[in-house]
Amino acid sequence: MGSAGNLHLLYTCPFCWKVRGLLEHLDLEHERIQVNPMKAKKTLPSAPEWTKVPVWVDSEENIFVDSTPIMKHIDEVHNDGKLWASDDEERRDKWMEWVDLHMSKATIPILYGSLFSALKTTTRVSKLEKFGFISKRLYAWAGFPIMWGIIARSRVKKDGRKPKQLWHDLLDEFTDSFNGKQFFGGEAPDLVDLAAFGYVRSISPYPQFSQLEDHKSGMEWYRAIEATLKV
Ligand SMILES: N[C@@H](CCC(=O)N[C@@H](CS)C(=O)NCC(=O)O)C(=O)O
Repeated sequence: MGSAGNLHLLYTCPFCWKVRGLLEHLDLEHERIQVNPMKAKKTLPSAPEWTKVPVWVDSEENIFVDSTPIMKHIDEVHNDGKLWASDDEERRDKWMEWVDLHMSKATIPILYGSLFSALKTTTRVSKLEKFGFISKRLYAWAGFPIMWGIIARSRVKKDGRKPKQLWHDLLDEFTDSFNGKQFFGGEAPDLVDLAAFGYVRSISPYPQFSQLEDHKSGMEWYRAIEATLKV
């Protein structure tokens, strides 16, 4: 079997981790194209209409954007839509929306919510992303006060909870929705599980991940999905 397509991504982007997890779960051969964060707006195949990552380009050069629609498309074309199929579509749609709304907003507070964690994160991001020589250094040192001072602080303040508490509450709420099963999807993960897994996994390259590892049922679920991936 040939390559299913190309995934244009930023290594540290949580939305990209969602699609990566699905590709690995389905064991689909694909290319990963890591874009330069400073040049993404110009170099993405979807530009100038869509300048965000991830962007998926299939083997026939068709372009797909936006992580959840990309996941649904890949599942439909390569997996007969089995991960999105559900006998309770209302529950599925409600929770997919919940995951995209709440988990997406919780990654910045935990990674950049204190000055020290912001410094650790930007240093790590500058190593993981494909920056140019100058922008790598600039981002590592100028990025953290911006991420912490402007973006993360207002989000943490608005929510009122410590970032770790926020994640523990989200994982409680999400795993409670399983109705005693191992996954949201029941006996096996579905697309909602894989979307949530992507957000959680996007924190895994950072030391702050240990704050999530304290969450027992959340980690049991996370490790069980991880075990399904063909990396
Ligand atoms: N709804 C989009 C959000 C994607 C997104 O915001 N990606 C960020 C990187 S984590 C980005 O490319 N931002 C650049 C921009 O907003 O111009 C998705 O789920 O794919």
